Amino acid sequence: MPANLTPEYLKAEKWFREAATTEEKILALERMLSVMPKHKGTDHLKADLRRKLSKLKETPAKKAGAKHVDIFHVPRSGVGQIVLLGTPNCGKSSIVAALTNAKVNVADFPFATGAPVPGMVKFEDIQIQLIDMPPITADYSAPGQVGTYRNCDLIAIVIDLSTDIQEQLRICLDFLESRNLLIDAETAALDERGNILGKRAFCICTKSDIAKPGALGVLKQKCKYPFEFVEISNKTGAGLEKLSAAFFSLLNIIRIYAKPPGKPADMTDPFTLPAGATVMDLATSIHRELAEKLKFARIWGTGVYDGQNAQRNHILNDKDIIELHFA
Ligand SMILES: Nc1nc2c(ncn2[C@@H]2O[C@H](COP(=O)(O)OP(=O)(O)OP(=O)(O)O)[C@@H](O)[C@H]2O)c(=O)[nH]1
Ligand SMILES: [Mg+2]
Repeated sequence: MPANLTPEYLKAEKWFREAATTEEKILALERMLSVMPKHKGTDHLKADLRRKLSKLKETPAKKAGAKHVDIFHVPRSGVGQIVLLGTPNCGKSSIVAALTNAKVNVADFPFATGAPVPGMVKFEDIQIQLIDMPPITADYSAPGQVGTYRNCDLIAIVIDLSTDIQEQLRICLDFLESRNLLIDAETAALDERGNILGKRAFCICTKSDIAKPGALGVLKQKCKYPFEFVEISNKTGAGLEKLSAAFFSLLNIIRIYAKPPGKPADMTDPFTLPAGATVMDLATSIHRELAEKLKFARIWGTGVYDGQNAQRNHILNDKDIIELHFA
């Protein structure tokens, strides 16, 4: 009986073929199994994939000391990690050069960047990690490159407004969709092991100084995702401040300043927590065991009067100042 495989299945199969790591192969196989049509014609294939999957899951982790350096694994730093994605020459390295002190290679020829280069973007009193990446094309991405996107907090799709925007968007979305890297109703529920695979993403539109008239409007219209679009020019600097602010707001985090009782708050080094975090979440992030002894908190900030008492489940706002009282 013919298997009648669906486009979703074929996409997942492509993801599997291109996967460079065991982890990525397992994800792709799980996806293939979950989207495979269920009928007699796929029984053999299903059994075969299940065998492959359990074999991969049994593969021992690389021995300690074995010399394998994954250049696409970038250790986290700062309050969040944002990774750039785009086709050759779209201006990725120029963004990192403009906003950070990292040494990147800006050049007017394609594939000037060959490995991830992290830099730190200063936004008000926090530092956000921004990673320059090698480009992708319709048929090529570096083996293992997907790993950097898999581990980040936010993906920034970079589109050059002076050239073919639809083609760039298609290449970037194909790359992300075929590896289940974008959040949508299906992806959020995908992983059997409880990991949400999808990442949030947005668009940085570069070269506004030489953009084709109306290019940004066309891009917004053609894009089926409700992304935010930030228009910039690395040449004139237009939009770069707005871009740093967008990094912060899209990371969806809040800053909280801790105040020891009877003393002024330390306003230089905030704690950062996911938006929606509570007083208890803050206490836990400071000291897990001490958090159990939390009696109450006092808050100075948004939606409260100064020094108001707050319970453990009070939801915090960006820039709140908190005084924690323990039993
Ligand atoms: N006019 C103009 N030129 C830009 C802008 N951003 C980048 N460029 C130019 O575009 C070319 C490519 O810039 P890069 O930042 O190296 O592009 P990239 O995306 O890192 O390229 P790859 O590393 O090959 O993927 C360089 O000549 C830059 O000077 C911009 O906003 N406006
Ligand atoms: Mg580059």
